[in-house]
Amino acid sequence: MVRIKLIFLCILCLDVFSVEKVCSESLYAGEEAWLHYLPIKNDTLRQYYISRLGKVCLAGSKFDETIKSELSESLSDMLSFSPCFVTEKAARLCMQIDKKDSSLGEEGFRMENQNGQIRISSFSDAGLLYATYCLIRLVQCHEPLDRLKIKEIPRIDFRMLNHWDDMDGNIERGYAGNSLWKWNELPDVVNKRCWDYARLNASIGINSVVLNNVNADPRFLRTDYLKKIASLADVFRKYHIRVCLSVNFAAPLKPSKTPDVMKAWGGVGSLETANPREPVVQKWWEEKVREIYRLIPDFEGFLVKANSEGMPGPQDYHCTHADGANMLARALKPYGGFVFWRTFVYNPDIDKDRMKRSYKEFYPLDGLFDDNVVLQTKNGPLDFQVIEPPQPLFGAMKYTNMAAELQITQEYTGHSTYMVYLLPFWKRFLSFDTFCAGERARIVDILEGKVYPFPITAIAGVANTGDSLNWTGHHFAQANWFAFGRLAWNAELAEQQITEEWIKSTWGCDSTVVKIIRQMMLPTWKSFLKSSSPYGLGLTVDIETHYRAAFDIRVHKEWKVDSIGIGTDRTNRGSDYVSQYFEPNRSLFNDIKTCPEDLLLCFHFVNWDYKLSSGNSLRHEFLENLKSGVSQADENIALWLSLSGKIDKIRFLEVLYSLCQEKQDAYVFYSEAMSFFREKMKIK
Ligand code: GCW
Repeated sequence: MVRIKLIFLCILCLDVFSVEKVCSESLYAGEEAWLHYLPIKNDTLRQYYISRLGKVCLAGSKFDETIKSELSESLSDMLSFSPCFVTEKAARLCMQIDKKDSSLGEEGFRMENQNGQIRISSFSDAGLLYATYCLIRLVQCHEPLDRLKIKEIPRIDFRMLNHWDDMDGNIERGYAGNSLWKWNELPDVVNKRCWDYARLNASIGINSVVLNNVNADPRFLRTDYLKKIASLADVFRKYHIRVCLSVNFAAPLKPSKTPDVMKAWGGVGSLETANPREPVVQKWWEEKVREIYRLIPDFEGFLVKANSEGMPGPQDYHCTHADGANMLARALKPYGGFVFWRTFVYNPDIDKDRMKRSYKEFYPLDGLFDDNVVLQTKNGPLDFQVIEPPQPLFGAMKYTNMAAELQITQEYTGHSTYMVYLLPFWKRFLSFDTFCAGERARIVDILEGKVYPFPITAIAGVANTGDSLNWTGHHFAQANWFAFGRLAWNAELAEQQITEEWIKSTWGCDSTVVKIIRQMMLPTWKSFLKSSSPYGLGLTVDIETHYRAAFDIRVHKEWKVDSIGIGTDRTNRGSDYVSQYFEPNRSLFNDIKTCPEDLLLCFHFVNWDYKLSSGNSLRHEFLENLKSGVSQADENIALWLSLSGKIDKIRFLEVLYSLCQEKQDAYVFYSEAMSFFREKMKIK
C-alpha cells in the first residue's frame, strides 16, 4: 500500500506532459542494481572509451556469447555506441586464452594496455568472463584505461550464496518479497529475473548458489523438482555459476517415519531408517546422487543443517557429524561433488553457555572428515548478531576444510528497513588474528588455505535477495550483496574501494552523490550496534521477528542486568568461553582492561560505575549510546534530502521512505531500551 502511495506521489512529481521526461530513467526503480549503465554525458570521456573499446576481438571461449552481450549492452547504454567484433589485428580490445599461463588458475585474468591495445588474457574461459565485468566496472566508475596492469586471481574457490527459500515461495528471514525461483513455472519457463540474478552474481565473482533453505524440505530431491533445478542450472552455467542443494538428512525416510519438524513437508524416501551406517541408506543416497548428476552434470553438492534447531541428523542414530557428512561425501565423490556441513548447533546438554557449544561438538572431530567435506561455520559463536567475537573454531580446526558463513540478509540488523552497511563488520571478522599458528593467522588467511593446507576453500553468504523489484527490499541493502561478493573474490580489497565501486555503479559518478552516500553508509553498522547491542551485550530482540526490542525475555537467559551492572561473565571466573581462543586472545578477552570495548559485555559482567576508555562511566555512555540509532536515521535523512534532484525520483522517494520508517522504529526501540535500562539502574 505504502509502495503504491509512493509510486503515485512520484508520478505526480513527474512532468507527465513532457514525453521526453517520462523516460526509463524517471521510472527507474533499482532493478538493474549495480549493473546500471548510466549514459556518460561528458563527450570527451565518451569518445575516449569508444576509441579504446569500440573494436573487440573475442577469444573463442565458451563464454563468448555472454561476454558479447554484456559488452554490447553495457557499452551501448553508457556510450551510445555498439562495439563491433573484429579480428585480433583490427581490435582495440583483445581477449585470449593463454594455456601457458597456468598461474592464473581456473578463474584469474590479466588485463593490460599494450601499446594502445587492451589485452585480456586468462588460462581458462571463466577468467575472461570475470575480466569483462571488471572492465565494465572500470567504465562505470569512469576510470582511465591507458595504464592498465591488472592481475586478479580469486583466492577462495567457492564463493557461495545460500538462499533460505522454501518450496512455497516464502523466504526464511527474507525481507525482499518472495523467492526468485518460481517453481510452478519451472522447468518450462526460467524468468528473466533469474538471468539477471546470474549476471549480477557473476559480475561480483559469486560462482555457486544454494537454492533452498537449510531447513530443507525433502521434496526438493524429487525427480520433478530436480528437473526444475536443472533448468536453473542451465542458465546459471552460462555465467560460471554452479548449483548446490540443501538436503534433509532424513530424506530417505518414509513419511510416516519422519520427525515432527518435517510433518508439514512431504517425503521422498521409503526407508525405515536414515542411519548413515546402514548400507541401504548409503545406497539410497548414491542412487539419488546418480540421478542428480544425470540431470546436472556440474552439480556442486549438498549443504546440510543437521541436529540443529530440530532438524534431523546422524546423532539421531548415535552417529557423529563426521559419520553423517562422510556418508554423503562418499556418494558425491565419484562425480566431484562436495558436502558443506554446517556447524550451527547449540544443544543445551553440551554446555550451559551457548557460545561454547558448537566448538565443543566439532573440535573433537577435527581430522575425521573426508576431503570433500567443508565445515560451514557462522562468523560468530551465537547467531549472526550485530556484533560477536569470531567463532573460535576458526584456527582450532587444523585438518578440516573450513568455510565462513556470513549473513547478508539483515535478520538481526534491521531487516530491509534499516540502512546497515555490513562491510566494516565483515572486514573486521576476516582480519581477526586467531594466533593459531603464531603471528598473522587471520581468519582470511585460514579461509584462503594459507595457514593449513585445506584442499577446498569456501565462503558463503546468506542471501538478501527476493522478487522485489530492487532485489533486496531496501535499495542500500544491494550494497551488502555487492560487498559480500567483492570480499569473497578478494578479502584484501579496501573498504573504500568496494564502497565507491558500488556507489558509482549504482548511483552514478557525481562527486557529491558519491561523497554523501559514502558518508551515509559507513557509520551505519556502528551506530546500529551501539543502540541495539551495546558493548556486545547480545540478543536484545524478540524471538519471532528478531527486530522488535524484547529485553525482558532475554535478561537472565542471555545476559544479566541489575542495579550493580550488566553483561555475561565468560572469563575464566565465569563460563570460561575465553579458553576456546588461542593466546594472546584468551588473555585479551579475559581481562576487562584489554577486552575490546565493543565486546565488553559479551565477556564480562561490568559494574555500571566502571570507567570506559573515554573516562565516562559505563552507565553514562550506555544510555547515551542508545540514542545512536535515532540520530543516525536523522543524519541520514538530512544527507539524503541534500541529494534531492540528483537522484532519480522513485529511488529517491523509496529511500526517503525507508529512512523515515527507520527513524520511527529506531525511536520505538530507543524508548523501550531507555525505560528498561533506567529501571534496572534504578534511575528515577
Ligand atoms: O538465526 C537462525 C534463524 C533461523 C535459521 C537458523 C540457521 C534457517 O533464526 O531462521 O534457520 O539461524 O542458520 O539455521
